[in-house]
Parts: sequence; structure tokens; C-alpha cells
Amino acid sequence: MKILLVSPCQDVARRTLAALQIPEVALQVLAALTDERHDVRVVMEEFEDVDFSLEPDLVGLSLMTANAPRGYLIADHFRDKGAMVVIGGIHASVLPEEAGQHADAVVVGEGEPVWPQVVADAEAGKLEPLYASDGPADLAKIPHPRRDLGPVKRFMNVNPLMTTRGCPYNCEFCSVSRVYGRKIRTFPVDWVVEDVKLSGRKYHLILDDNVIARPDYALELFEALKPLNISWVGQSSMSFAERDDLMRAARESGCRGLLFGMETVSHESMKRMKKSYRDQADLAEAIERIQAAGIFFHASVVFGFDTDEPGIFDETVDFLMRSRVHSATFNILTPYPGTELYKELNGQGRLFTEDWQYYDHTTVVFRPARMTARELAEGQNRVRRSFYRPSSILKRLPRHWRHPLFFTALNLGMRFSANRSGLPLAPSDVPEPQTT
Ligand code: B12
Repeated sequence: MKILLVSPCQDVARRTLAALQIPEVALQVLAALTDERHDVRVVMEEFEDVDFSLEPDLVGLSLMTANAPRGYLIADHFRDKGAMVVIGGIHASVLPEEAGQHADAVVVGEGEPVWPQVVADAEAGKLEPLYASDGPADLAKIPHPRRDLGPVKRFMNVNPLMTTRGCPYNCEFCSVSRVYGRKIRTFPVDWVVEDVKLSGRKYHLILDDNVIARPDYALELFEALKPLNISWVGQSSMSFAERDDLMRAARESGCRGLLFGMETVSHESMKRMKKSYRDQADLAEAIERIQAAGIFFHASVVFGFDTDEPGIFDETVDFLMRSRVHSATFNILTPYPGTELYKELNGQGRLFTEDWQYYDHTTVVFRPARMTARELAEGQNRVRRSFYRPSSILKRLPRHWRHPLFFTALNLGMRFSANRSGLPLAPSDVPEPQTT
């Protein structure tokens, strides 16, 4: 069979900057699981156009929420031409019925345990409407991704690496545990080392939600990565700051920087989210410890919690400037389907739209509790511009001057993208409901 695996772009007119594009490993793993008899092609639309004149027998699409509408267009196009279409990914996993309207089959959860069966059934012309694995994938048996398929290697592009799966938390705004479950599973350390070697790359992104989710495993992994002389970035929880041994081992293994899901500087919101730090002083101390350990600190901040008032924007910038946070992303709270937050806001009639293309963290899609949608949109925009003003970048120059090039390049890149973005307002054709 001719198999086409596609990860759609949210909007082909607004592709990610080339230097920041990262290949999507899920499709390359599915390709590796596909029998060699088949002719497999992988297209990541962030990097390259889909060739709509192709005539594949089977199309596999990987969908997040924001790129689902684009994915459905691609699905409908190839189905009209007679191809069988299978949809997987986090969005299809939480809304299989919706995805099923554009596909012959939907895969819920991890793809590896069921993909060979999907391909066999497609070949026999008898696809089931729904595939879901009986249990979690055995990570030791997952083949290494087919990096030869997909986008052409570019000098700066980082290579995605998988080391763990699963998340024990159940945050109100996240649906990750719906795909991977709540138990943390780990790829064998040898598998990861082999994967790094096979990639032949120097720069890596560890995809895990929290690289230190299993501290014992993380220590063993960092130790094994040391001799490989690579550089990597990833995401971690703030409890990293409490473990000098982990910080040292991470740095020695090539960790250049980590994204921390800080979310908020509001004391009220921290309490509601049961964060490990109690207040701003606590948080500032943790940031200082991480930076002193030589780790670049990238904060991920979210605006729009029900506890957020209009003062939250200035309070956030003041805090980030005082703590000399190296860089930050400012997101608008987004109620992804499948989350508690979605249930709550939908139940309260506060969603403006269910057009998923707007569910991207940069558009206000719900009525906030203590400010208007416009205040939220304008506040986020103001914070981005103010944090990346040249004078602000200068004021935040690292106390611990270990990554001068990285700091400058990232801050200038973020400044460019902050200035490029428009005002992220709720879709204008959807009037903001009256407060009851
Ligand atoms: C790494 C990552 C990124 C990287 C992406 C790098 C890359 N190109 O791959 C970066 C930092 C760029 C990123 C950006 C964004 N991300 Co992100 N990201 C992740 C993260 C942490 C891991 C994803 C991953 O690669 N996992 C490893 C692969 C192997 O797993 P997988 O993709 O889930 O696929 C498995 C199954 O879903 C299934 N499957 C997937 N596709 C298919 C297709 C078929 C045919 C089949 C059969 C099966 C199948 O099988 C796979 C293997 O088991 C997840 C959180 C998570 N733990 O999932 C968030 C996550 C996917 N991101 C999310 C979001 C919101 C974003 C952004 C919109 C954020 C923003 N404001 O910029 C952007 C959008 C970027 C875009 N492409 O449009 C959300 C998506 C929520 C949703 N419902 O859509 C998640 C779930 C985070 C969260 N906690 O909410 N992200």
C-alpha cells in the first residue's frame, strides 16, 4: 500500500519560524512500525506542503486541537479521492466521535500497540471504526523513529527525544493523562542512548512533560548521556530546584535550559493549583537556585485563571524582571476538550466558540471571570511586548553568564515574534455573552 502520514499545520499562512521547527516523532515511530512492503511517506506541514495530487491508499493524520480543522480538510480531500483515512493524536483521543466523521478509523491513546493491526486491516479492506490499546505500550519494544522520513535535516533544528511517558497529575487545563495514563513509564536508558547515537545530532529536545518525573531514572539517564557530548533542552517541574544532585547531573549531561510550567505569580492561583511553592519569595528563591546551577530558566506563564484580575499583568512582569528570568512564554488559558476546565466553562456557558482553530493559547476563547476578554487579550499582548523590549532584555542579562549566545538569540527571536503577533481576540463573529 501507499501510506501517507501527515501532521497538519494549524495555519499554513503562519508557519513556525524555520529555526524553531521540530520534527514530530509520533509519525516517524509509526513509520518504523510499518512493514517494509509498504511505501511510507511522512509529511509535516509545518515544514513542507502536502502534495494534494498524491493518490495514497491509506492516510494517517496526527491531530492536536488547534490543527484539527486543518486536519479534517486534509482527511476529507483524500477520502473524496478514495483513500482510507485513520486519525490519531491527543484531539482524536478525547473526541473520537468528532474525528470519526472525517475518518474510516480513529485511534484512541498510544498508537504503537495498535498501528500494525490498523495497517493489516486497511490492507484487507476491513478497518474497524475505533482502535484502542488494551494497555500501555511496552516502551522497550518501541522501534527507533524513522528519521530518514520527514523533513530534511536543517543545521539548527533540534532532534526530539522520548524518555518517559505518563503524568501522575491531573491539572484542570491538561488532558495528557488521557493519552498516556497517570503511571510514569520509562524508555530503557540504553534505548535512549542508542536513539541519540542513531540521530547523529548534537542538539536535542526531550519531549517529556517533566524530565525529572522519576528522579532515580533521571539521574541514571543524565549519567548515561554525559559521554555523548550533546546539548539538550526540556521541561521540568519546579521541584528540580530542591535537588542539587539532579541539577548538577542535568547540567553535566548537556542540559542547557528547561521550561518550567510556572503558570502564575498570583498567590491565590498558586494555592488553587497546589503548586509546590507558596508565594513569590519562594518561587524567586527556586529560580535563583536553578539559574545558579547553570540552567537557563524559561518560564511558561498562563493568564486568564478565574483568580486573575487586571493587575495580574503588571504583577507578572515585575516579578519576572526582578527574578531576571531568562525567557518566558505568555499563554492565554485554553480549555482543551477533555479537561476539567473545559467541562467547567462549558457548563457555565462561558465558551465563545468551539471552532478548534482558535484553541491555541494565543486567542481568548472564553469569558474570563474578573476581567473582560479584551482586557485579557490586551494584557497578554502588552506583557509580551514589554518583557521583550530591548531595555528589558538588557535588565535581565543573566547574573550567571553561561549561555550568552543562547540568551541573546532566544530573546531576540521572542521579541520578533511578540512584535509580529496581532491582538489575540476572541473570534470577532462570536459576541461576548452578557455577564449574568
Ligand atoms: C513536545 C511538545 C511540543 C513541542 C512539539 C515538538 C514536535 N514538533 O513534536 C513544541 C514545544 C513545539 C510544542 C508546541 C505546541 N504544543 Co505541545 N506538546 C508537546 C508534548 C510535551 C509532547 C508531544 C510529543 O511529541 N509526544 C511524543 C509522541 C510520540 O506522542 P504523541 O504525539 O502524543 O503521539 C502518540 C499518540 O497521540 C498517537 N498518535 C499521534 N498521532 C497519531 C497519528 C496516527 C495516525 C495514529 C494511529 C496515532 C497517533 O500515537 C503516538 C505514540 O503513542 C505534549 C504533551 C504530551 N505529553 O503529549 C504537548 C502538547 C501536545 N502540546 C500542546 C500544545 C497546546 C502546544 C501548542 C499549541 C502550544 C503553544 N501555544 O505554542 C504548540 C503547537 C505547536 C504546533 N505544532 O502547532 C498540548 C495539546 C493539547 C491539545 N488538546 O491540543 C499538549 C498535549 C500539552 C498539554 N499539556 O496540553 N509542543
